This record gives sequence, C-alpha cells and structure tokens, in this order.
Amino acid sequence: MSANKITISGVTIECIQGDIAAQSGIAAVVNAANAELMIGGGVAGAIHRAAGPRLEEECRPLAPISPGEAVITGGHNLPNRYVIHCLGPIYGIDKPENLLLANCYRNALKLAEEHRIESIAFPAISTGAFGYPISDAAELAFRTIVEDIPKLKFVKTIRFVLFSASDLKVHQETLSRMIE
Ligand code: AR6
Repeated sequence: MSANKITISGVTIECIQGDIAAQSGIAAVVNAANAELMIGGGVAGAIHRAAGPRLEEECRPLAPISPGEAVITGGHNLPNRYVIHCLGPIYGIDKPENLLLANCYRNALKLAEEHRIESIAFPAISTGAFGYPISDAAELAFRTIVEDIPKLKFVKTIRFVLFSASDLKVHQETLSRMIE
C-alpha cells in the first residue's frame, strides 16, 4: 500500500514530488542547511537562489548552527513567509545520527509552533550531500513527527517535498506503514 497523505488528530502529513523552493500556499519551508547558513548545493542552493541575497544577510548573525539545530528567518523572495533552517547530521560522522536527524524535525516544529505557523514543508533532510539512507531517514522523520503531533496547536499541514520519483515512492510506502 502507498499513501500520499494521512491525517492524525487534525494534522495532515502529505508527500509530493517537487521543488522545495516552489511551494506557494505554505507558510514555512525548511532548508537542509549547511552550518554557515550560506548558499550551497541541493536544497540550500535552491532556497537561497529563490529567496535572493537578503536571506544570506539575515542568516549571517545566526550562524554557525550545530547538527540537529534549527533557526528561523523570513522568506524574502520565496513564496513563503518563513524559512526554517535545519542542519542535518552527516551520515557516518555526526553521531548519533538518528537522534540528530530527529532533533531537526522536532526543533523545526517547535519553531513553527512558536511562530503560530499552520503549514510547513520539509525536504528529506540529510539524504543528499550528507548521505543518510533515504528509507531510514523517511521512517525516522515520520515517526518523530507522529510522536510530536499531540504537542501541535498551530501546525495543521506538514508537507514532504521529494525531489525524485523514487524518493517520493519510499516516502509514500513509509507513510502508509504509519497507519497500519
Ligand atoms: N527541492 C526538494 N528536494 C531537493 C531539492 C529541491 N530543490 N534539491 C535537492 N533535493 P541536500 P543534505 C533533495 O544535499 O543532505 C548542501 O550543499 C535531495 O535529492 O540538499 O541535508 C548544503 O549546503 C535530497 O534527497 O541536503 C549542505 O552542505 C534532499 O533534498 C549539504 O548540502 C537533501 O539533499 C546538506 O546536505
């Protein structure tokens, strides 16, 4: 079985294939950042290119951040009010990587709640340049979010934006196991 979305206690978790920098209608997008919060490859490149140079300016005094940490800025030229920047663990180097990756999701949701954000879109943090295996990362991300749902008062939509069809498929299959 494979599911594009599930709703638990009024909170919808959904997955789509797309570009994290093109998510209109979502209040906050999450950046798979580098410690310096500067433009990089992958998600960080797409977000900074779309947001424009004022995003780096706003980020400079907030850096560096540690694995598992999250900070929030404005969205600048993105179609989103906020960007929440998370530094994922480098697989095999930053340990324990499962705890550090879970902290990214927890800390991002905590910031979203503090800013009364209703909708948030995540990329698959750490699964690109940082090498975290996609299915382990998907399982951990969904489990962490489902555990946090009872704490959410403002967040109602949590979207996963996957770059490739195969990453989308992994997430759909993992999501459907959450409701079995
Ligand atoms: N939209 C959605 N997902 C994307 C996009 C996009 N535009 N581009 C890539 N992905 P990565 P990390 C997927 O490398 O592993 C950067 O250079 C990609 O296929 O962006 O946390 C930073 O500067 C993968 O599944 O993030 C850091 O140094 C996932 O997003 C470092 O890479 C994450 O890939 C962070 O590495």
